[in-house]
Amino acid sequence: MQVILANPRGFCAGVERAIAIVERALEKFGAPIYVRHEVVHNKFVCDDLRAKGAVFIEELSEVPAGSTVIFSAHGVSKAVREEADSRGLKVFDATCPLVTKVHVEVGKMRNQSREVVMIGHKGHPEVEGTMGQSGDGMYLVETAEDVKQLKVNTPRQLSFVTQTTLSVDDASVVIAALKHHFPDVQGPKKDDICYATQNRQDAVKVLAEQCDLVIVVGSPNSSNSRRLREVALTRGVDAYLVDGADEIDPMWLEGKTRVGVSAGASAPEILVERVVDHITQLTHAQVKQLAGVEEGVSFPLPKELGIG
Ligand code: 0O3
Ligand code: SF4
Repeated sequence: MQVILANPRGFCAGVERAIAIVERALEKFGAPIYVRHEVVHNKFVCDDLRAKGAVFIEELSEVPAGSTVIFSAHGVSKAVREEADSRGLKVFDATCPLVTKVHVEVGKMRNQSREVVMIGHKGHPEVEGTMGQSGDGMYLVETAEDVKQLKVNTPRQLSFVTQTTLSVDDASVVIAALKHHFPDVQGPKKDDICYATQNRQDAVKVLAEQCDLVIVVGSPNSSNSRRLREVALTRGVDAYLVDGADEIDPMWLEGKTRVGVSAGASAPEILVERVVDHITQLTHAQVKQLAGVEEGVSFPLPKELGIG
């Protein structure tokens, strides 16, 4: 039996930065620090921050006057930003710069009176934040079928943006449908799927070719982690998403000889290590790492929380 690790896997630059913002704010201002929504969609990370004094809330009305609040990595709507302003809350913004880039793009398009179609998953906080960059002129689609049903006011003046963590392959189908139904639609060169999402999906494609089981470490509400499991499933390989080693059912390993392991962008490496240790204890498997692209991406902290 072999355990094969995908590369790259786990934390992306946006998640590293978001967690560091909460930790630095706790160090600098002391507990409690309020965080609007799970700063990243990972149970272990949020439990750890909660133990250090972070208080996760969904609505700003839950934040007492005069407190400090951090916006999660997924970003917020203009309305949420305005509410924080009007309540005089001290805000640190942990929105990933690659999500902010999409927000800026939406703003530019609306200023040019273009309507904007967003491709994303309904109800996801990133979608709520990006859709909420404009009070009107925005449409949300999830599938090519949604595109078929879509009616817009300005088909000649139409743009699209995407959620950053979509399945690259599914998104390309929806974009093709958009271009078919709205030939004048303009968008980014390809989509707004970020480097980390792209690289982790590519790595699971390579992994799935060599494995008969893939285990993805990530929480059930982590969109990018769920997409990684789907990538393996689409390639006909059994695949599971687990929050940690204790969720592994030994039955999954029966009759398998090569188990692939990856992790979503919000899942810490310590959980991957524990999963690998657990499998090797059960099976005496050998562990190997696949080669992968070096990412070398990092984003600076807000000035007030940076070093020095
Ligand atoms: O967007 P997703 O549910 O995948 O969020 P996670 O799991 O917190 O991962 C970080 C990604 C993100 C903040 C948006 O791109
Ligand atoms: Fe940013 Fe991409 Fe990470 Fe999301 S997955 S936080 S867009 S780097």
